[in-house]
Amino acid sequence: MSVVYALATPPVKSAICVFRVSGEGCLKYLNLLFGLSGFEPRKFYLAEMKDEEVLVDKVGLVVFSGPQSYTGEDSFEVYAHGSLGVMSLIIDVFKKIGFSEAAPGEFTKRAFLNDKISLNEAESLSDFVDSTSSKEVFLSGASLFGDLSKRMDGFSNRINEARIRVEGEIDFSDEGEVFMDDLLVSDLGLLVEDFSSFVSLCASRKEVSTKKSVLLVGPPNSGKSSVFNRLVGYERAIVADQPGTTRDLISSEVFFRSSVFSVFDTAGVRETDDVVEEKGIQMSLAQLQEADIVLGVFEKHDEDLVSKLRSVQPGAMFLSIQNKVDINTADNDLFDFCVSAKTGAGFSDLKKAIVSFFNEEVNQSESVYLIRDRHVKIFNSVVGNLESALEGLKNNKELELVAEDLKNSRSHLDELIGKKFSDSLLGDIFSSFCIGK
Ligand SMILES: Nc1nc2c(ncn2[C@@H]2O[C@H](COP(=O)(O)OP(=O)(O)OP(=O)(O)O)[C@@H](O)[C@H]2O)c(=O)[nH]1
Ligand SMILES: [Mg+2]
Repeated sequence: MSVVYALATPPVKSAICVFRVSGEGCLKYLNLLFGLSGFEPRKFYLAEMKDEEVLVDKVGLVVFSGPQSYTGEDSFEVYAHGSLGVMSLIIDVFKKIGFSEAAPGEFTKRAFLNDKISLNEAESLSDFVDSTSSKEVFLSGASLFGDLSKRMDGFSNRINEARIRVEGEIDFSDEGEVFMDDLLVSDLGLLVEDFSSFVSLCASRKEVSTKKSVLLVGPPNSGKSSVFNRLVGYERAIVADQPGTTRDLISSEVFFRSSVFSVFDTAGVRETDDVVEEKGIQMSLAQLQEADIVLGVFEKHDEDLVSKLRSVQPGAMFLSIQNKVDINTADNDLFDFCVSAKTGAGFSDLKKAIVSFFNEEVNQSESVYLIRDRHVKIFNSVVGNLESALEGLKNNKELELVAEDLKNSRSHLDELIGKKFSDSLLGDIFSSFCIGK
């Protein structure tokens, strides 16, 4: 395969940037690039990277000799200074040599094609890199580093054994050999049970990865935008004395204690003749239905508005917040939290409560593995085939049909790990990767 390169770190100014290069024959360019030869694999070198005779940067260099590399091919990594200028010079050097720019996920795709990683592990790797919460890290990590692939192997072997017994019976029963006995029904029953309980340990990526959302609502001028800015940590929303300042829905992400959630600022809810403001208010109320936590921000207690807001999304957690306690007396009996967006008082407790609410939800789930829609479909088919095989055996159906069900269940597992795949499936999976992975 051709030699490809990619910047594995983001194209922004940073302490260090990392380039990856992979492909047969790439190591013969080390002399040209770094003026040295005889690099020992897997050792870290300090080297001078040159564009012809001109020094580009003093870099770190690690060489990997295939198949002992991530991709399974000869490859090397360059650790340069993270300047945008250096990055673009290095890209120029690589292009000049004739290296091609890697497509998204190309390194992992090569690793898959060179049998370094299974398809489900490649998918878990992408989920791992995309994870935004500790829960996602642990679940996708279990699929990636854990024993998901081993468990698949175990199930595949057990399916094979059952199939051999059934096919042996089909082929050799006339010759008086016994391949199948009553034990097969109980073994297969156990296999169905084990596989189903394994599936119950899997969490769908779609559900887990849906970012949790916190919505700020309340009367105009109560300080929602100021609370929003405090939560996100910078002046994202416009704050003004004038009621009705916020008209659009504004959102941003908050990273706190290894959790990420989205916060939405909304237009203050009140009766108004202003068409634009009214539209904003309707958007606030509509957004309420999507929120996981609703923070009602008030200056003064307003029972009517609290009931109205609670009634829009009864499923969401509702917390009433009294803002501006730097100028008003805090009323801890009427409000869940008393804060001052101006001084920052009370925000640490508020953020802790939000994160622990989300983490509680996480801890209630007993999931171990993070899986994708593709895996859910495959697992359902496997369970369906195994159940059908078991029913067939119990009801003395033709053994050919039982063997066919077992064969299909095994073949679905092969699709999961990538023993069978189509080009379009690979295209779908790897195109969602980032460049350089
Ligand atoms: N003293 C004090 N003033 C605050 C505090 N929070 C907000 N304010 C002031 O209250 C006014 C309204 O603040 P915003 O954050 O714009 O209020 P809002 O609820 O987003 O207003 P709308 O978007 O119009 O609904 C501004 O003058 C803020 O400076 C606070 O904690 N203490
Ligand atoms: Mg506002």
